[in-house]
Amino acid sequence: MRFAKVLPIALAAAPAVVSAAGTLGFALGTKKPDGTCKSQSDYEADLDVVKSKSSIVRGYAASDCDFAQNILPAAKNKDFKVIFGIWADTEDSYNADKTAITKNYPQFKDQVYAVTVGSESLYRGNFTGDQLLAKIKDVKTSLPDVKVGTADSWNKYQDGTADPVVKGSDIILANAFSYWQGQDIKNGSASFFDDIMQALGHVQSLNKDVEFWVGETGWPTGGSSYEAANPGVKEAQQFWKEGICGITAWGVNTFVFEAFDEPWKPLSTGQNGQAADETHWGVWNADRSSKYDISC
Ligand SMILES: *[C@@H]1O[C@H](CO)[C@@H](O)[C@H](O)[C@H]1NC(C)=O
Ligand SMILES: CC(=O)N[C@H]1CO[C@H](CO)[C@@H](O)[C@@H]1O
Repeated sequence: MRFAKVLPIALAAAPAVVSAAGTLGFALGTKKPDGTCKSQSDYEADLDVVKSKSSIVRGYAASDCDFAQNILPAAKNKDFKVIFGIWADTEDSYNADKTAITKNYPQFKDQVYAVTVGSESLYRGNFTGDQLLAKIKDVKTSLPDVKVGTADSWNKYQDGTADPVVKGSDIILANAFSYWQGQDIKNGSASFFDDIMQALGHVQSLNKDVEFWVGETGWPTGGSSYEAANPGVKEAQQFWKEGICGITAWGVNTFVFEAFDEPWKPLSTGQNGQAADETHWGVWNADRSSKYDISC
């Protein structure tokens, strides 16, 4: 087995994972390579590529570039489901994203899989668990038939910060990036498995019914190194085979960050506070051509 090396570490911490293979999904941006907003037909072209591996995508702020409005008809035509995000940090973004979803939901009920309120907002220290839970409950009141929860860094589930949220949510997404933790690719999948098993173990101890997904993981094919983590096509492919194929084979649902390169993007910040390039995280190039073998 390709990931035999990582099994002993992961097994040691492994909680009871379901036996069926996990579902694979992809994070999708709202902008074209030149930084302008995608239209319905751009999303249709995106989904035509993604459908070779998956039938679910997740986005971030639902009102950004009219994301909900533009992707939902595309998702319906291509038989995809979507998880929408609500950027909760400001009242304005919270209200705009919530409205974008509630307004479009009635015509596209079958396409809306879930809603996440906040994206790494606990990690940034923007809310306490109880404050975030209050917002999740508010969204649930508006969308009683939709699964509602949050997406945050794996360690905020493991360390108890998210406990109130875990207890009160339908769905939990945990992000884990060995690259942003400065790990050599040799330890990339072991570190990833360890992070996710710690988060999942704690989540399941609090709420056995909550649906769990890896919210974001992946490896960049270009850009700068981050401590011992080096980007590259070879490295990204290794992380795909060991980390992503490995964890879905274990039955954990996983969103890969991200479907397509986003050359317009500004720098992003990792665990040590240092910023680095975030434009080469696509499993596919910005022009939707393939980068490496993504069979499992
Ligand atoms: C490799 O990952 C494991 C699991 O997270 C961790 O305990 C260990 O410290 C990592 N090794 C290095 C060299 O960072
Ligand atoms: C307490 C805290 O960190 N608040 C931040 C929440 O998010 C907004 C927008 O990103 C920031 O401006 C606040 O500083």
